[in-house]
Amino acid sequence: MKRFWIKADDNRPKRLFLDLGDLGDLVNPAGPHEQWQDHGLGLLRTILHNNGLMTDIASTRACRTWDEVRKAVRGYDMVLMNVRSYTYPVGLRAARIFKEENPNGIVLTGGMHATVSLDEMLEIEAFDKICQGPGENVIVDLVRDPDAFPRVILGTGAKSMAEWPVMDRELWPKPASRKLKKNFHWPLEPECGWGPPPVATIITSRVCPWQCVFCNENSYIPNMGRRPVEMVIDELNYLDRKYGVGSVVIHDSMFFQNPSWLEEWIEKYPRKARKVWPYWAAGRADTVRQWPDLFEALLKETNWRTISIGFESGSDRVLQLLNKECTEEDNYFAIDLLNKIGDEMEAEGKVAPTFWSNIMLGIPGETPEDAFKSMRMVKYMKRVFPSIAFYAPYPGSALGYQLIAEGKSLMTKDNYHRFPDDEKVKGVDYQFYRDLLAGKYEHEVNKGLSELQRQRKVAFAEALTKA
Ligand code: B12
Ligand code: SF4
Repeated sequence: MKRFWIKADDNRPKRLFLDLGDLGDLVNPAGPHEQWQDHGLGLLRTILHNNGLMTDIASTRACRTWDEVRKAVRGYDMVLMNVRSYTYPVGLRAARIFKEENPNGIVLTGGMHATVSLDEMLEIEAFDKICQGPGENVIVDLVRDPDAFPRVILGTGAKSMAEWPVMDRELWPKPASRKLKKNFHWPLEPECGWGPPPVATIITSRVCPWQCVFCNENSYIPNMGRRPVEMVIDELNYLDRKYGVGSVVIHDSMFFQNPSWLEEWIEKYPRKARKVWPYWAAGRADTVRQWPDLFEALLKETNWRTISIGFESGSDRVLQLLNKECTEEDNYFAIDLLNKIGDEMEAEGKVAPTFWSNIMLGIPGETPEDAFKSMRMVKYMKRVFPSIAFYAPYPGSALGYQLIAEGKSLMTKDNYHRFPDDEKVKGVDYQFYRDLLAGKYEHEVNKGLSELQRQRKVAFAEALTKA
């Protein structure tokens, strides 16, 4: 059936891009990370608008109830959604509501979940079109004439992120309460403790080449050239002129890769950026050990202030189970190096860089001694924001697929988006982990630590993050 696109009162079809996330996260969020904006949505809307295909924006995060979502989607011919596994339940419900409200309307979906869990989405009638993979080169044709496409579309991406237009951040949803608006700095983003506001989030690379079994995103995100250093700096300068930038969050899965790109960053960022804004970005312990001088130069010359490292575990047994390709020794090398550089910088009156240390607990096969070693490793760090999560078997990852196939995953389509202390895998003793985080095993954790390290109070339970 050919759809009827022309509206009586206006010549254009009414299109809505629906931003997905938990209800209320842009009204009264539970924490800072719920407020990050979606670069996929921002990029695709920018491309559409640059091509004259206008869309309105609504967000489930800006609604408090499903009734409000119902009102927000009412009267549209088309809705577009970026569906990730953790937003799948919300996307599913929103799509059904959209269909109830607009029986002739069309639902266009894409995003990570479409790529990694196609079967699940195919079962849902409300999803009219499902685009797998990158959408930047297909979105315009798809929105212009969806009927020309089959239900499942294989998206095509740019060869390099240099081809992406500068995203128009004013196309992002706005904070939806007076209280939140005050400190949000829209269309930049709010402070979350890593650097002064307003915060500019950017993405310079899309794929991490490693293959950790709980993640391995290079198995489902096609390779793509990194955004050139100059373009990144130009965009930050533009944002600073327009809105004023306080600090930067580089949302790359793996910032500390491609030494030649990083060398150019060291050379140009301090010279060409309007200000050497402090930033948050991610690395790996083994490459810190491989390129210590590069790491040190980034910290000292480019103001890499918060270093997110996926340590994941302090035990070689578990690191091997995860195919992390990092060892306990690599982890301790990176920690000693940052401890030393931090001391030096503080002695010079500068702000010392800090770890954002990602740790996973409850990995199938992990023993209590392995978990004590992870906690011990965190206490060994002098300056750290611990970010601890119970392992979550997401589809897309090798271990996730395996546990789902074995019927051991407790994450279902109704609860993909789990809360920090939820139970995610059958057979894992979560009570043990709750006790561990509550400090019940402090004696075991402290074994081998110096008196100073033992005294370090790490609020482990508060460090538990959504995963
Ligand atoms: C930045 C980021 C975050 C940020 C911000 C998230 C946000 N609000 O956008 C933060 C730090 C908050 C975050 C948190 C989490 N994240 Co995250 N995150 C990312 C990251 C690194 C980049 C996302 C991004 O912007 N990509 C760039 C844009 C352009 O790509 P995109 O959004 O996918 O959109 C493209 C396509 O999907 C497609 N597309 C999208 N929508 C549509 C719609 C239509 C109609 C069409 C045609 C096409 C299309 O076209 C776009 C352009 O190519 C990705 C990894 C990655 N490299 O993508 C992980 C990733 C999305 N996160 C993931 C996960 C698991 C999480 C967490 C659960 C914990 C964790 N392990 O990190 C939490 C949960 C957050 C929550 N619920 O509160 C997984 C999702 C796995 C899955 N199966 O869905 C990823 C893939 C990382 C991974 N390898 O595990 N994350
Ligand atoms: S966990 Fe980190 S290092 Fe491993 S594949 Fe994912 S992004 Fe890369």
